[in-house]
Amino acid sequence: MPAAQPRPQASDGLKGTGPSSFLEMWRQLGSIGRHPGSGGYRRFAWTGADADCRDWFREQAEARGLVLELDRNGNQWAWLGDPSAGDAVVTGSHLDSVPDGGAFDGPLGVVSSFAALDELRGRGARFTKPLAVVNFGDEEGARFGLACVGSRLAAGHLTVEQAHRLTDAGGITLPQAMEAAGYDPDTIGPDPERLARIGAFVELHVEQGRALDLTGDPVGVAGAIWPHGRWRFDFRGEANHAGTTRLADRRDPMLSYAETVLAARREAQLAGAVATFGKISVEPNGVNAIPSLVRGWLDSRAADQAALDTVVHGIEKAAREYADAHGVHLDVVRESFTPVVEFEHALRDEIVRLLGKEDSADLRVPVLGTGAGHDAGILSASVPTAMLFVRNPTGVSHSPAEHAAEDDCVAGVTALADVLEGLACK
Ligand code: HGY
Ligand code: MN
Ligand code: MN
Repeated sequence: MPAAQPRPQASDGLKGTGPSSFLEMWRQLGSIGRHPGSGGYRRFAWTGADADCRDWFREQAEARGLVLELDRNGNQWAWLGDPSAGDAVVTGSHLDSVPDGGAFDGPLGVVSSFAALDELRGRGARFTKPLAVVNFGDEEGARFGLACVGSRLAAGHLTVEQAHRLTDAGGITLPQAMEAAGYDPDTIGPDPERLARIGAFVELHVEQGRALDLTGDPVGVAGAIWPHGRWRFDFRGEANHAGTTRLADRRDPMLSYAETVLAARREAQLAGAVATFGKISVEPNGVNAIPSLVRGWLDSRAADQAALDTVVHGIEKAAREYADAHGVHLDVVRESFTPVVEFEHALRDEIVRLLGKEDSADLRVPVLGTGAGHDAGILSASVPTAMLFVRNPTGVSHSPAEHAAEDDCVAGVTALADVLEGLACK
């Protein structure tokens, strides 16, 4: 059994009027792309595990009589009602993961969306607007380095040329990977007509932090997403023999890299921000060889753009000084960037009102900021978007230890059902 399984906790909504309850969906999905050694998930874009997740999504849609649509960018949409009627209420999230990611980041939103639809059907809700559950492709950017590729393409924040240039560690381009997975890469591009049909997109997501654990609430509403980005630092030195090259004769890029990692922590601390070098590649990567090239990827995030700029500029400045001191050449490339997102207040406040109704669970609903990026953030410039967060008692995410208690998953499904009912059913 995958780690962090919510155990059965009866609730009308989860008994499931649909073909499979929350727990059954969770179990089915939980076996896909999970590494037996680490217990983490390795569901990368356009791989076999991604295909299996897509098959699972299709089965859930078909089993509920929803019309499955694959858009020009490979995102999956499961429709109830006629999307051309417009003003659709859309929910869902992503199914891909970071390397050795947890079970909840992404899948909790998709499973909860199908379960919330089942709950609304169980309530006899009458839909007056089209409703869709969406699975956005390649949200984590684990394979090609850019976050939220599916939603960025749809929103026109990523050009076709830029997308076609995305390349994985093995030199496979995004078009080649899509083609190998049976998708036509020549169809990708902005999808304004599709987004124009959406009146509201509400994404439920496990919280990636401990705010709800500290407030004691099972569910919260997103207020804003910090600006954040990814920068690649290429330190080029001189390959040489680890055993015979005098220290004074070395141009060792690993030293510059190591000093830059420490500088990143210092700069982030000073600015009240975060900075992480979590990924590195070394050439030739031999124990007895001084590297010729050390590539480090920086992820940095801050509450506002000025602070983020200060941190990244400070890190780059320090890195250049270290590189110069060691006779190392440095290139810095920004690979991914998402500006600050302030979720639309009208939709946010409507959701807070809907969740505060006296006849629903007496949820006090805190409004939270987050440093985590989401498809809802990418779409927020094109579509009224909102997010619900489900409590994560440890706050741990992007790790096999990621967890949410089943009571909180139930509260999340009920809250999402309340919101969807308030937005799509009159
Ligand atoms: O990196 C993020 O914030 C998200 O998990 N893609
Ligand atoms: Mn994530
Ligand atoms: Mn996510």
